[in-house]
Amino acid sequence: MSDETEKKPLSRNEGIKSASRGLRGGIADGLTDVITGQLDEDDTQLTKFHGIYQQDDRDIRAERGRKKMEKAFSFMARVRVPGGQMTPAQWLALDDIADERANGTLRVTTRQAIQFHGIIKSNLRPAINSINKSLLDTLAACGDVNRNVMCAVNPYESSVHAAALKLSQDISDHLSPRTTAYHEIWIDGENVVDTSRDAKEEDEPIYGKTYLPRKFKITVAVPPQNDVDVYAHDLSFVAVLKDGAIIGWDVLVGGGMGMTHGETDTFPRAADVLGFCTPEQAVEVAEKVVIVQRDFGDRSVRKHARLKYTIENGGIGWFREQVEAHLGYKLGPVHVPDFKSRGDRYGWIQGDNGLWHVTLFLESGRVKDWPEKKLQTGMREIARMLDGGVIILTPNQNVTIANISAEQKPAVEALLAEHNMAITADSGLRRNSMACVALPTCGLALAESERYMPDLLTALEEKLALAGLTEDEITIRMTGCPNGCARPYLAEIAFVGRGPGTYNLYLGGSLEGERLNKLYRQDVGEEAILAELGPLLHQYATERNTGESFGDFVIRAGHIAATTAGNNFHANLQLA
Ligand code: SRM
Ligand code: SF4
Repeated sequence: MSDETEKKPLSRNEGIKSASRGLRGGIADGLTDVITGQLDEDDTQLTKFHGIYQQDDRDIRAERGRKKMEKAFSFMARVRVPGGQMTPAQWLALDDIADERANGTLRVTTRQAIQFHGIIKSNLRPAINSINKSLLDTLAACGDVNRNVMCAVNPYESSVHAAALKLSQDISDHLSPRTTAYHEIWIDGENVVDTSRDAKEEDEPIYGKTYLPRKFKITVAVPPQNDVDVYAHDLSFVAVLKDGAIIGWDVLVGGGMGMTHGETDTFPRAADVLGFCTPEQAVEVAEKVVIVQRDFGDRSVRKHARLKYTIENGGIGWFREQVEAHLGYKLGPVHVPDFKSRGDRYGWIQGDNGLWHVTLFLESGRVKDWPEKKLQTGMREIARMLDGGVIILTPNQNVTIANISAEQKPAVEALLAEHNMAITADSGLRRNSMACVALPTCGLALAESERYMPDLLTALEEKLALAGLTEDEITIRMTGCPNGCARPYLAEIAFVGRGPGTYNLYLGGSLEGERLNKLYRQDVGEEAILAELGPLLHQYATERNTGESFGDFVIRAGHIAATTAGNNFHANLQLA
């Protein structure tokens, strides 16, 4: 590993972090400034560590600009929910906050968290305060730290799931920032906020004063289910099972999705295999991986600062040596994970603990009362009625209501029917779809995603019906820009926004999420998308081998060049 990065000037964010007095900056003062709806620019970098993004309503940005008005600023707050698990009481608390302090909707994210949009500045502190009262928080849901730790959703295998969930929660606790700035600013209230320049700074034993070079993402998976998409993240733990129990974890490192159009030194990357660890070693392994990235990640160029680039530069062998040197022992040989699917298991299932679980389809994770189905009201009434039980946000932007007793099951069924809350979607394609938020809130969106994907799916469902593929499982994902928030580069079909109404079309990911896809067509709008995919779906229906997935078929049929092995990120940068 060269010391090249040490010689380059540090990025601006490094200065903001080190001068922030433990992530305090001037946030507390900025919140009391009633002249403007925004915060100081440097402070908007720091609020990310508190799970808060400053945004503006892009639907009315141009109009307000013409009228010389300030942008319609508001804030997005992301609630950290390790493993996606919350109690019905917590759901109800968040539901209230959505109505009282945000835009009246809840958004289940691709990392099993909840986002609120449209919180105006004066509502921010009360909103975060209420989240805290529900025993949840937004700390480290964004920023250059470990983010929400994801965990496989399989409550019907209760003991294995419990062990996986415990690991995700233990890692989340262990890697949480120690700063008390969060409590000072958002919880304790302005009277006790110490904004003086010599205010106390806490030690951050794992992160240090400047935290990580960039965001860091961890998942915990239980094969055969790859619902957390292990190849997309900085660090993943994959359960190794023997006789129905977890005997250890395969550790994967260096996955990531983000790239920038036209910048060939940025690319999506599928994770590498690091080694095997025992259950007792897992939290320590997570810490040491984070520490190596803390010390070797690029702190000069933020677009090059993720772990995937550290590993790409140094090589996985070098990276393993660094981690093992910190651990003081060697990791064991890995067992190749055998994944069979990534989708959620919709509908009712009885767990091995005798309790019932139901997984509901949410279109792009948005919980609100749609004209045809009253998702928000229905979820609220179910949460109110449940005695016990748990609500699990899935990595596919859906929700599982788990641990329902046999006595309460009929009442839940009745509420689902009353509010027309479809358990599943109209096609296998829609069941396996994800779309990122994009417009109008995301400042980086180049094209629509969440608001457009349902209509595109409806158009594609006509093609599926013609080809007799309505029930076939095919993964499809859309993002409004190349940052990859819906993990598009691991889908069989993906659309990545280029500009209003135009997308790059990617094909050839694997159904189980073990292979990156490749660019198939550039800058296509809906007409061209349907013209491309209609014949391909028809050909797939008539020429596929038994059990062959769409992603595998487009490669075998020669539409997409075959990947040799492992990462195929360079192929992403040119047409197949
Ligand atoms: Fe993301 C930035 C939304 C999962 C890669 N992401 C953003 C921001 C905050 C835009 C910004 O920086 O101003 C988006 C806010 C939109 C809005 O209005 O809400 C945003 N990301 C989301 C969510 C809500 C998408 C969704 O529809 O669910 C997901 C929230 C996850 C969570 O709960 O923590 C979300 N983002 C992801 C994922 C998928 C994942 O983590 O499993 C990725 C790809 C994996 C990865 O990190 O490599 C992802 N988001 C990015 C990137 C590119 C990072 C990179 O390495 O280049 C950005 C841009 C950045 O960080 O500069 C970004
Ligand atoms: Fe925004 Fe791009 Fe992420 Fe979509 S992929 S939410 S457009 S940053």
